Amino acid sequence: MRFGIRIGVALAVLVVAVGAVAWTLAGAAESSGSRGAGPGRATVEISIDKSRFSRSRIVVRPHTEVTFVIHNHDPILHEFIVGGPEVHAVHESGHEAQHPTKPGEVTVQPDSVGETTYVFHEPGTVVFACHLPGHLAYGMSGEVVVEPA
Ligand SMILES: [Cu+2]
Repeated sequence: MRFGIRIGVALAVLVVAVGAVAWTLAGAAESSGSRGAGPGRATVEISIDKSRFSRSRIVVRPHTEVTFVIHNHDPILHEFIVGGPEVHAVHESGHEAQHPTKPGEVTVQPDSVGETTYVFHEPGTVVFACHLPGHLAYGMSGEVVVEPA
């Protein structure tokens, strides 16, 4: 009988342990993308809370068209700009307050959702950021890693 109880306890511990490992793996896949999304089409959801992007690293495969859905939970304006260094240079020093239509550029109103689509072709790292005054310096940036298939 006591042996039976011990088996039961051991099984319960095992179930919890396996559950924790599964949960950890799911979290890892979500946050670091050990297997990147794509190729083809993918959707990436990003939240903004207190001027922080919920994700700082996204992994995709080459030739992936990513629709970024940006949920701005702040009472202030933010933007999501993804692209090469020249794109960020323009925005960090630039005067465009709104980015309604260009691929990879969207302004997200307070407490609103915005989306933009960008195609990643070559392996490498592509930066995303918010370039409203002071936001990049505060930490509103991250990277999309395009991993070779
Ligand atoms: Cu911002």
